[in-house]
Amino acid sequence: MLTRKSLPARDGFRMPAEFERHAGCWMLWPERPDTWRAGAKPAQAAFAALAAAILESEAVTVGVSAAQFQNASARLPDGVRLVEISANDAWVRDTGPTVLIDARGRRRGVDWMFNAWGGLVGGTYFPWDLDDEVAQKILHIEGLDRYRAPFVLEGGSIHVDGQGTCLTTEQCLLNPNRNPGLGRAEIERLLRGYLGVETVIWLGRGVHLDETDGHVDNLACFTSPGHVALTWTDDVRDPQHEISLDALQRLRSARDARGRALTVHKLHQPDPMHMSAAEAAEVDVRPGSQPRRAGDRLAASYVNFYIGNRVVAAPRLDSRHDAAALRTLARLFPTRRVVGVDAREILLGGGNIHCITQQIPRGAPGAPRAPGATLSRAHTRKPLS
Ligand code: KQY
Repeated sequence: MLTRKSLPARDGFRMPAEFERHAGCWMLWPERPDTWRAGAKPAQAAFAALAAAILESEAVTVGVSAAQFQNASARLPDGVRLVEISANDAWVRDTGPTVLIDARGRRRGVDWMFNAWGGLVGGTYFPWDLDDEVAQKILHIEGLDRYRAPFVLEGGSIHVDGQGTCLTTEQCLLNPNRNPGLGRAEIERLLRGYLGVETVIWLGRGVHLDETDGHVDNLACFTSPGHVALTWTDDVRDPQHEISLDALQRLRSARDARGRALTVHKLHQPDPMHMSAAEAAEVDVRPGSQPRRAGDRLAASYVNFYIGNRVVAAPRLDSRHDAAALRTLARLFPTRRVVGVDAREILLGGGNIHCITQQIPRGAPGAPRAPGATLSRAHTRKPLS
């Protein structure tokens, strides 16, 4: 694996949309007891169910600590590739690489700097040193060259349409706890350089009380070029209403990189969800980690789904709203099967399905490796093709 010193866009690479073809999907096994209640056992069951759903249509690799290897091996479905890897937690959307593709079907990955969603100013745990190495390790295992980006960014804070447009939020990307000193124009320049996009569409705030400082992947995402799903509530007294209305107005007045107006599809949010006293009591207390309290409102949204090759894995959150959300997704993804996965246990940890998955785009068969690249010694497994 080479570390490239140039810029992906200059080298002809772009980030494909999530709805383009994947070689597979990465997840990380949950274990830390100050994030996941009851020693992470309920979360592990949810992760295993999600892995099974995604495995229907693409390869799944799960990174796991040495201490949890045998447990994960017993609980995950047959067919999952297990790889021992160290991490501080299980949010591979944010700690994993963003894999790019060029016109010849070659792939390289971006390894973003990571500071646990805000570092010592609002971040959710300390330390995060192992998380910051996850992308590099995945790229080694996949045999893909790497660009180390010189700025902090999480994968959940961007969505692309694969045709030159990036969707993001001001609340996260312009937050001084990520890249103090970098303004909007500088961030846009970096997004163009590292994602190969031309147009950045800025939404304002993310989902109410989202502890990532408003990741776009909980608020809105492209479902196909020119089409965006947006979390929504009709309840004008809910703080989410104003946030989603602002996003709707911005999306309706935006043009994508190809000059198209966007069609917005509303996904009505679940009724407000809260952490129960019993659930909060089962989360370890640790100085420096995000405290969990009974009654905390959870940042619940149906937009936080994963688009696999032939399935969409979507969160089940609230029996009053699940069916409508899954029906809308079935309409938006007519060539895929929408699979509902119980997601409350993931939500209690502070994220959702999209946050714990990371797609590896499929390269062209036989696409040449980058010139001069050498396999690293860490590359001991067959890469996803
Ligand atoms: O939603 C995400 N992308 C990650 C949430 C992380 C929460 C950490 N406590």
